[in-house]
Amino acid sequence: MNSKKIGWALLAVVLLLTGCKGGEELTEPSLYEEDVATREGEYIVVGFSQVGSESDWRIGSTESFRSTFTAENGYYLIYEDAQQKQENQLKAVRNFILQEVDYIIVDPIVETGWDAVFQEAKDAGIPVILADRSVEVEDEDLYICWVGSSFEQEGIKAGEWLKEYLKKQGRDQEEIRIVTLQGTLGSTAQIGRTEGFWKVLSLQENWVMLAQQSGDFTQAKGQEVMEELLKSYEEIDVVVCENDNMAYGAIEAIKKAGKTCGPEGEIIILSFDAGRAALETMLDGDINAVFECNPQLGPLVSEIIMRLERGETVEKIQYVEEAYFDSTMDLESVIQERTY
Ligand code: GZL
Ligand code: ZN
Repeated sequence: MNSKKIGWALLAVVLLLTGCKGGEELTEPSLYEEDVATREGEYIVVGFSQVGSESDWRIGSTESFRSTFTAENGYYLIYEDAQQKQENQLKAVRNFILQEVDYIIVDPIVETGWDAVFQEAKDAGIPVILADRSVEVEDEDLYICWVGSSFEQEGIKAGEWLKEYLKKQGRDQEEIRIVTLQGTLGSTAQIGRTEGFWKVLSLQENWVMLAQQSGDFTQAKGQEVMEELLKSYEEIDVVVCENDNMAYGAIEAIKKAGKTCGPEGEIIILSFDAGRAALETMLDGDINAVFECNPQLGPLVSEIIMRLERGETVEKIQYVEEAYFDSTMDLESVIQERTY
């Protein structure tokens, strides 16, 4: 056998041993791959009710679930996009119950209105896992656990950052006029970010919240609301945008009104999510700081399912780690690593 052939034979042996098919990077079989393989080819059927596709963050979230709950990982995923309507989510959950899925995952668009349908899932013996946003229900046993962000912490981080920033600028005595573009009213992200920011604002006598209005986490609505606010208030010093996409809309509106924003501009822009596009917008000089919201929840939820499959108990609340970025940091390297 000539040396070329020996080379191919060796490569084939290596690939066989590592269980990788041609073209995939060499990875260790992870926890859930091993566990799931023991179910003799049977799949774990998972129904996932997703909010919609309203923002870059949401696209990243969907990608995280789709790339985790795959056949090769031992799952059969039924994915439902609710187009930002709760009634579609309630229908989807009832549909999953009818199909007798093994697990129901819900990213609930708003916190209320889930008691009845989660009771139906419980009566059908199907565990419900919450990801990203959470719910207000009478009986917390209606869901196994929630994994996501501490939205209140995100809001507090934003307030603390603004306080430091204004101090460095010698503006800690000046009246600071703030508006907030809120996310979908009643969603956990909106409630937490608004409450967290207010915890800091309420301690600053010189800060004034002129207005808070929902832009529903979308760019179009964010621009529309910001245009109105610019007409209503002659001078705005800070815009708190409860997600990146509303920030892009706000920046459009500010520029159309002939004003400037960002570190060199007259209006400070704060945003939440910290997707790649927001970091690039910050590099362009239009955003002052972004507060990360980690959409990579798929693997965490899969690990929870593996634990439940092994009869283990899981923590009721599991927070993901998050950071923040501002224009004084080296954003190039951060942008490279962004997965959304
Ligand atoms: C937050 C998530 C929010 C994002 C928005 O975890 O629920 O919903 O911040 C998305 O971009 O629309
Ligand atoms: Zn978050």
